Amino acid sequence: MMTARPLPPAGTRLTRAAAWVVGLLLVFAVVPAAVQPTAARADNPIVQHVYTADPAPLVHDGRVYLYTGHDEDGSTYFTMKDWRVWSTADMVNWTDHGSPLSLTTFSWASADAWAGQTVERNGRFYWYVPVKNKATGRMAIGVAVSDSPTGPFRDALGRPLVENGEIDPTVFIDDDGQAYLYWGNPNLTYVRLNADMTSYSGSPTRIPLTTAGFGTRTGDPNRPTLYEEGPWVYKRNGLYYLVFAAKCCSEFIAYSTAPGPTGPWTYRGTVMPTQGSSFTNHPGIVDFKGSSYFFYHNGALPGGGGYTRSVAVERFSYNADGTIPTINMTNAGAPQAGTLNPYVRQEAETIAWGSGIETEPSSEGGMNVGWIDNGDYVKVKGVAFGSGASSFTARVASGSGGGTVELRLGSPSGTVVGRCGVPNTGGWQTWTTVSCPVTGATGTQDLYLRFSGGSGYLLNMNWWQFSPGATAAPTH
Ligand code: FUB
Repeated sequence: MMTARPLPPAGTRLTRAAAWVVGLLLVFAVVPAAVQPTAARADNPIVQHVYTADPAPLVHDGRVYLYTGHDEDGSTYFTMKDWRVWSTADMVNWTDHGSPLSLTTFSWASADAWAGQTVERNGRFYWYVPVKNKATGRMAIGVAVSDSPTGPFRDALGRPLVENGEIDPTVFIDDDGQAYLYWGNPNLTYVRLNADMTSYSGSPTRIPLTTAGFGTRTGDPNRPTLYEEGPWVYKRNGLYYLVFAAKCCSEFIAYSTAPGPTGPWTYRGTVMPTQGSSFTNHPGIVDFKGSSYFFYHNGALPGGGGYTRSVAVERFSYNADGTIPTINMTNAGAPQAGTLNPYVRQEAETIAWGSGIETEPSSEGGMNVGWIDNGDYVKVKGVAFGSGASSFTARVASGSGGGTVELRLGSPSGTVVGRCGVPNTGGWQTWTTVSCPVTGATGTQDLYLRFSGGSGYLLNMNWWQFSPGATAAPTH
């Protein structure tokens, strides 16, 4: 049975050629010659099938969860309706968790799903976001809550938590348990959150925007300091850091430090210069598996720009005195932290680089990869085959004539170690399991799931897994 398939969801539909162009553009546009990666193996931006913006990373239970905004295709403003969640165990293969929070979650919100942050407290996850309050027409801060880092999230209050017409909340919980909510553009305000994380004590308080605290801006008498928006507050070795989008426009990323969570702040300089064809930028910093990571956004994907942005990440090391080095955008991104185990079930939507594919909610839960045309592929980086794989199994569906999943190593045209046929299954969400033999997949390799077949959409994939050969599989 052949079932017609509607147009794919809004996405960037990167072609293979365009993907390589991205890598080359980034290399030549923003990376100093001395640190140009040798191979155009782009793993930045992190996500290729939708535009993402305003990164907010959270480390939880051995994974980095990344909360982002979502720029609509072809936007000519910050036209943003929902937020997205991604996660990784190795900083390069990112799992798409879809959109567990949108404007519709907040009955009182009308528009502008802008830059938020999620924090965990006592096993619950609180996602603070700026949205437009339909009753007042002003920007307000809402808070959503979930028992899981991937949602679903519900509106915790049914009304704004705070409202002063300003944006970009960040939340920091100090060692003594006191939580602080900071937000603002053009001002910078904080309030002490109660332990329930959905109410506060005392009044919202303005942080004095002094040039000593936030640097000197020239040319705008209304904005004498560099502070613009996007605060990100955290503590390291007893020192409080406030990283922010500076100047406008184009923005760069700067930071200040303080001996306490409410200041006094001292301006410390640039974290990331103005780069990357988006006039905004937005910081997020975490430590994970012994390294520090800086998340930001740019306009690096095809069709990308100030309103069609993409989140990227770099690994960095603090200087010995605790200062942050200058970090440049790269197309290579962060190195892989560990490897990926092919002998446990992996979601098809765990992707280091996707070309041509989209994702969608799966009838079996989570997401699946879909809207696959002939020649599209998914790269999975650093797959630890160890002494060898003997077979490949995948959960697939097809409402057309199906196609073939080619298992290639090293590149989309690399050595084929297996081919799995996918038949028509009776529908795009009618799932079946297919298997095929594998030979020659040993060691640690970049795996390319390359899809081939006739014209039109071929198949959907929900998950995959290899079986080891006669010898033992790696233990990680
Ligand atoms: O994404 C909309 C707005 O652009 C954010 O709230 C700002 O931080 C800037 O990135």
